Amino acid sequence: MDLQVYNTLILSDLHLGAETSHAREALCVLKENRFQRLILLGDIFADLNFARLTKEHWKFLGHIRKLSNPKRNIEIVWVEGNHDHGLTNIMSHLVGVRVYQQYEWQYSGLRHMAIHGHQFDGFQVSNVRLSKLGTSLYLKLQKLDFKGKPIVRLIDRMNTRWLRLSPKVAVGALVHARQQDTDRIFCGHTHQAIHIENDGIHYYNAGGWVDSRLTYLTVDEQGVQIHEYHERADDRDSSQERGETDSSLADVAGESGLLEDVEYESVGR
Ligand SMILES: [Mn+2]
Repeated sequence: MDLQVYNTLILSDLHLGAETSHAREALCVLKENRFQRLILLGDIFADLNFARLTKEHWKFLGHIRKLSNPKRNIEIVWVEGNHDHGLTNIMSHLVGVRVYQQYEWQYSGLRHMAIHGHQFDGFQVSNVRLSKLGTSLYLKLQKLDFKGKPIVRLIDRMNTRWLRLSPKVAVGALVHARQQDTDRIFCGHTHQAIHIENDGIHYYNAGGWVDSRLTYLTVDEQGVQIHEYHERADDRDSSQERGETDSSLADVAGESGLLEDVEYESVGR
């Protein structure tokens, strides 16, 4: 049990209601960590069809409701994503938390901002006034994300939309942070956990809970950390949920949030 109290714990893209949602594992993270603020950074629901929620999904929501009890003294922030858009009323009744489009806070003398990130996935580098920053950073990110990885060999077979999604959101968020005079900007949406620093501004993506890599972020005096969730032996009898066959493709696909077109469409971002 980690007794450290984080200033903030951030998780995004749980997609409750989707078969691939790792709600049970996400609940373990909330139980195994202590924090003063929890940010649910969007797409916590896959859609607003509650009939698809399983017992594990309801348990996660029940725990959020418990944490929102004022006696716990934990601030719970729900930032809307594109999948859980329109939740303001439902959420305040169901689990007793406030919903934001964009949430800002000060910590350690730095300005922090949490925004889901779908706002940036239509980001056009050519439309940015700061085109010098935008273009060079965009090219840099594309190399950074894919350089030296076997993934380039798969490009032709894959939907090209996702290929640009992660760098697009990163660049859009960094430009937004600069315009809003923010030091650290936190997003989800891409399902790819990453940290990028540009000119003193830090962009963090919390990743997601529907692929094989399950990630969350923490903020404390030491800074921001990207954590990958690994099941502890006592959390489950067997931690082997996935086969080992075809591991290279599976690893690459998992790491990048890479899915076949059909699955991409159904899971969404
Ligand atoms: Mn999203």
